Amino acid sequence: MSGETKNKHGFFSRLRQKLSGGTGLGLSLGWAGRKMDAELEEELETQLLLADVGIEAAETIIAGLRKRVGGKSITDESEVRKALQQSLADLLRPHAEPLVIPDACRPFLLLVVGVNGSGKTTTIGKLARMLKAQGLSVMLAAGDTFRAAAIEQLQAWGERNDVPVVAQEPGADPAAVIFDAFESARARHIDVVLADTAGRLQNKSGLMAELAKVVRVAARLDPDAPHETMLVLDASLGQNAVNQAIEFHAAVGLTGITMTKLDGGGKGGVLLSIAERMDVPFRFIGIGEGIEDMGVFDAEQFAAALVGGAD
Ligand SMILES: Nc1nc2c(ncn2[C@@H]2O[C@H](COP(=O)(O)OP(=O)(O)O)[C@@H](O)[C@H]2O)c(=O)[nH]1
Ligand SMILES: [Mg+2]
Repeated sequence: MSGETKNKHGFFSRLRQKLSGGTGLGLSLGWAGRKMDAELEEELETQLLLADVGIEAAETIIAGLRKRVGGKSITDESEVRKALQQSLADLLRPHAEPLVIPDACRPFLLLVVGVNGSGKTTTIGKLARMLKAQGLSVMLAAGDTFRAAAIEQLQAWGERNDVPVVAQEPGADPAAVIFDAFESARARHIDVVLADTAGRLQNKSGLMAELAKVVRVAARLDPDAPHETMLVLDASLGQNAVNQAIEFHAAVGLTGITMTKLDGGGKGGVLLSIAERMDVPFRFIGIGEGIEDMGVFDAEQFAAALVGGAD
């Protein structure tokens, strides 16, 4: 087994374990001996809603299941689980587009946005490690200038990963910090700039205006920058996470979403809801606070973890 394949399996088994202790969406329908009929569909829908899947995605998933096993008498529960897993994977697959950093975009500016506490700074720390392991040079930009502690937290991740951090004083203009970082990265031939931003301002329109300014200013250095505007979302927030995703997308135009805290007691159904409602790919998923607790989103693996049970 190649190193990469091995890591992929290692991450997947940890994801499975951490996603509500191996039960994923937590479906318990006592399938065996029943018929895949309207009554069973309704029970399934209720359980999907309780797992934060949302009504639209629940209906899509059930339609997929109906197509595969509708009307059948179920003797073997694993057969239905497999059909369900396929329906989930069908919904997720179009959203499984890994982050690509083309050679032509140098420096590649990756702007990380999201509300306070969602895991932005931690995700940057984990991502810096991953990118370095791929042989890319990385710089961090401390665009969350709201509190000194936020800048220090990013600097700590910089030290840990042995990558430079561009920062200014607390209260500085985030757009200016990110502009500086980008210029400096270009001068030093750095491949990727990971730019942190604040998630808390006095009001929501202030935050969105600040982010929009960062995007505008970045485009002055490179019309294609930011090359990625990635939302970091706390998966344990359930349907609130869906609303956040819709709001950020409307304000700054997301090109990717990373879900964090899939180890946080939620059931992971919120990804299905977002997949149904938005046309933005999932990049990474976080399953803990540690530097290695993040992996590339994989639709088949995630669907399997959601369904739970044995292979
Ligand atoms: N359990 C868990 N905690 C996480 C994950 N990602 C981040 N955190 C924690 O969430 C808290 C907020 O993270 P932080 O990166 O500071 O969020 P930010 O305000 O968006 O920058 C910290 O205590 C992190 O360690 C994750 O995937 N799982
Ligand atoms: Mg932060």
